[in-house]
Amino acid sequence: MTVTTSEPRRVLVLNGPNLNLLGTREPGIYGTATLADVEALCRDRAAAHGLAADFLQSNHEGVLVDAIQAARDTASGIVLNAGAYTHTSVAIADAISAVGLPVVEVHLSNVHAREEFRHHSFISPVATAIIIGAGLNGYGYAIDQLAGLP
Ligand code: CA2
Repeated sequence: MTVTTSEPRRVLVLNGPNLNLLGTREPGIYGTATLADVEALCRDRAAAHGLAADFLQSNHEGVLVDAIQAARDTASGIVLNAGAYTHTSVAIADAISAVGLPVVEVHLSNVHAREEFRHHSFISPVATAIIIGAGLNGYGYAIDQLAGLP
């Protein structure tokens, strides 16, 4: 008899600067859920699809770039809320292009209903899908989307 086991496919959920403050300020824009709530939702939704989730938040651009590069060896896709780096970071966009993994870009708020400088994203042209303004649910939809990809 041969018994084989397989590791679950993994998704990386990556959050950028200041998202560690979720639930502590600006509830009118970002809601009352905390980053721990986002993590719990992501882990539950991933598990429902038979996936495992890795979860990281950083306030540092280079840490986010390193995490995207490392995901090439560990993950089948990335859920990315790059926070304000969305609007500034060529380095994060280049890392996404370099690893070639599907990336679902998520924003809690509807950035198009906010200041002009939030209307441009360096991530969107290299993202597989974009979910904007759905609040916490957006992370769940992003994992659903990744789960449906081959
Ligand atoms: O809507 C989103 O998810 C954003 O990515 C959030 C970023 C913002 O710079 C983007 O334009 C849109 C900011 C995250 C800051 O989160 C906070 C949460 C609570 C209190 C203060 C900041």
